[in-house]
Amino acid sequence: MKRCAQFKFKSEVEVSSHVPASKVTSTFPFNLNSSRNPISYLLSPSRRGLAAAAVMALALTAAPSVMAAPVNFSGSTYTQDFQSMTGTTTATAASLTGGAMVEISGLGGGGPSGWYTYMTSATGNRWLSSDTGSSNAGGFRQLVDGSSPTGRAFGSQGSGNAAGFYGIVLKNTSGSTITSITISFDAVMNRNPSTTANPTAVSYRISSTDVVTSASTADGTFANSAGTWSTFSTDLSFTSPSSGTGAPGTQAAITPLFKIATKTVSSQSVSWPNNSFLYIRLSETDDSGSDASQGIDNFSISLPATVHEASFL
Ligand SMILES: [Ca+2]
Ligand SMILES: [Ca+2]
Repeated sequence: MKRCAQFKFKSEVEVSSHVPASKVTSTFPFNLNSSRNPISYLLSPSRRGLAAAAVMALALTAAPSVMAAPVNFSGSTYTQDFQSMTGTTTATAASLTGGAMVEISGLGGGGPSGWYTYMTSATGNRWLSSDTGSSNAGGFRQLVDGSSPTGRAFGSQGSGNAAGFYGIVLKNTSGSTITSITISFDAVMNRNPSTTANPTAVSYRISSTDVVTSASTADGTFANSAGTWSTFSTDLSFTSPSSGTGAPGTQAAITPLFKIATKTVSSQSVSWPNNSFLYIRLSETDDSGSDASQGIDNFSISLPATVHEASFL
C-alpha cells in the first residue's frame, strides 16, 4: 500500500504528495518539500478560488506575528530590562491611539511584547520611541540616557493631553492556579518635574478576559472601569524625589537614568487561574507644572521559592 502525506485546508483543499505530474496545476509560494517527499497540490476548477484563499491564509499564518500578545507566564521567572529597545536620541513624536490598549512592540523603538500603553486622552502624537529626557512633550515613551551601553526604560511624562496608564499583561500558562507571586522593578526617571514631585500609582487585577486592543473602557484594558483594581500588599507605588536628583526645579535631562527606588513585593497572595490574565498598570497623571519623565525598568515576576521543611525522627 502506497503511503503519502496528506494535508487539508478547512476540508476544502487536499494537498497530496502523490499527485500525477500531469495534474499538478501550481506550486506553493513557499517551500513545503523535503528531499524524499516533494509536495504539490491539485486544484479542481471549482475550488481554485477557495484554494487560493486557503494558500493565502496559510502564507499569512506563516508570516511573523505582530499581534498583541500578553507575556506567557509558565511559572519560570520572567524579566524585562528594555535593553532590546533601540534609539539613542530623542525621536520625533509619533501618533499614539487614545482610549485603547496599544502594545509598544507595534510602535517605534522596538519595544517588547506584552507591554502596553492605555492613554485616556485623545489620539495624538504622544509616543516617543526614545527620549533622553530633553523633551517636554507629554506622552508615553522609552526613557534613554547617555550611558554606554545606553540605559533604557519604559515610562511617560504627563500633560493635559497625555495621561492614563502603562504596564504589562501576563497570561498564566502554568497549567494550574497560581496562588503566590513575587514582583520587583526599579522606578527610574530621566527628567525632573518643574514644580511638584510626581506620583506613580501601581495596581493590578486578574481577569479571564484577554487584552482588548480596540477602543474600550471595559474588561481587557487598563481603564479604571475594567473592574476592581488592587494595590499589592507591599505597595509598589512611587514618587519622584522632593529633594536632590530628580527633585522639582530645572526640568533638566538626567543621565544616567536615576533610580528612585527598587520596589518589591514578596509572596503576594493571588488567585490567578490557568489561562487567565494578570494586568499590572502604572498611572500617569497630569501634575501641576511640567511633569517628570519616569517609569519602570528591570522588572521581574517569579513564583516564590518553595519552602521544604525537614523533619528529623
Ligand atoms: Ca533598562
Ligand atoms: Ca505626572
